[in-house]
Amino acid sequence: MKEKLIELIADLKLSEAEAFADELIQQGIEAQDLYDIVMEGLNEIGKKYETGECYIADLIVSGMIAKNIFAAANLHQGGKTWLKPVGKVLFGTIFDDIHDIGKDLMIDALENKGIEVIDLGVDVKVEKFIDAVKQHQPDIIAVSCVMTNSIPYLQELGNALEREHLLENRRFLLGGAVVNHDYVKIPQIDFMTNNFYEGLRYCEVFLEEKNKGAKNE
Ligand code: B12
Repeated sequence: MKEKLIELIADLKLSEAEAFADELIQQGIEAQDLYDIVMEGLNEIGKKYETGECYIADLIVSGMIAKNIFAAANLHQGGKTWLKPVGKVLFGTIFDDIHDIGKDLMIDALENKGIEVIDLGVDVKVEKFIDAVKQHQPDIIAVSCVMTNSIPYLQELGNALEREHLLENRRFLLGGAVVNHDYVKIPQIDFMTNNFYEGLRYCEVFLEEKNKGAKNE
C-alpha cells in the first residue's frame, strides 16, 4: 500500500495518487504515516530532479499532489501544518523585484516539509525585512532575487542585518537567478543557490542541527 502511493507520487500520477490517498484516508490511515509516505514520494521526485530525469514543472506538480493530499486529510489548516513546525523561515523577494514564482515554489516545498514560513511577499524593503526579523525571530531569512538592479538592496539588507546583530544563530539565504552572476558577493550571506533542492536541503539540515543542539543544551 505504502509503496503504491510512493510510486504514484514519484510517477506524478496526480489524480490516481490523490484517489489512492483518499482510499487510505477512508480506511483511517494515521496522519503521521500518510505524511511520511507523501514525503517519501516527494523525495523520489527530488532525486529524479537532481539526476536530470525530471524538470521544475514536475516539482510543481509533485508539490500540488502533496498539497491536495494534505488538504484531503486535513493535515494543513489555514496554511499551517498540523505537525509541530521544525523551524521558521522568513521569506521575501527583495525590493524593486516583483517576481514570485520561484519564491512561492520554495515556500510550498518548505511548508510541505513541516517548516513554518512567514511570507513577506514581493518588492520588500530592507526596513520591512529588519522589522519582520525582530518581530518573528526566524531561524532562516530567505530572500529571492532575479533582478540585477535589485542586487544593491541585497547588500543593504546584509549590512543592516549585521549592524543590528540579527544574524546570530540564524542563517541568511539567497536564491533566484541573480546567484548566477559571480559578481554577487555579499559577505553576510551564508548560502546562495538557484537550485530548488539545494535550498530546501540547506534549510532542512540547518534546522535539524539547530534542533539537535537545542535538545542537547
Ligand atoms: C515570468 C517572468 C516575469 C513575470 C513574473 C510573474 C511572477 N509572478 O513572478 C512578469 C511578467 C510579471 C515579469 C516582469 C518583469 N520582468 Co521578468 N521574467 C520572467 C521570466 C520569464 C521567468 C522568471 C521565473 O519565474 N522563473 C521560474 C522560477 C521558478 O525561477 P526562479 O525565480 O529563478 O526560482 C528558482 C530558483 O532560483 C530558486 N529560488 C528562487 N528564489 C529562491 C529563494 C531562495 C532562498 C532559494 C534557496 C531558492 C530560490 O527556486 C526556484 C526553483 O528552482 C524571466 C526569464 C527567465 N528565464 O528567468 C524574466 C526576467 C527575470 N524578467 C526580467 C525583466 C527585465 C522583467 C521586467 C523589468 C520587464 C518589464 N520591462 O517590465 C519586469 C520586472 C519588474 C520588477 N520590478 O520586478 C529579466 C531580468 C533581467 C535582469 N537581469 O535583471 C528576465 C531575466 C528576462 C530577461 N531575460 O530579460 N517577469
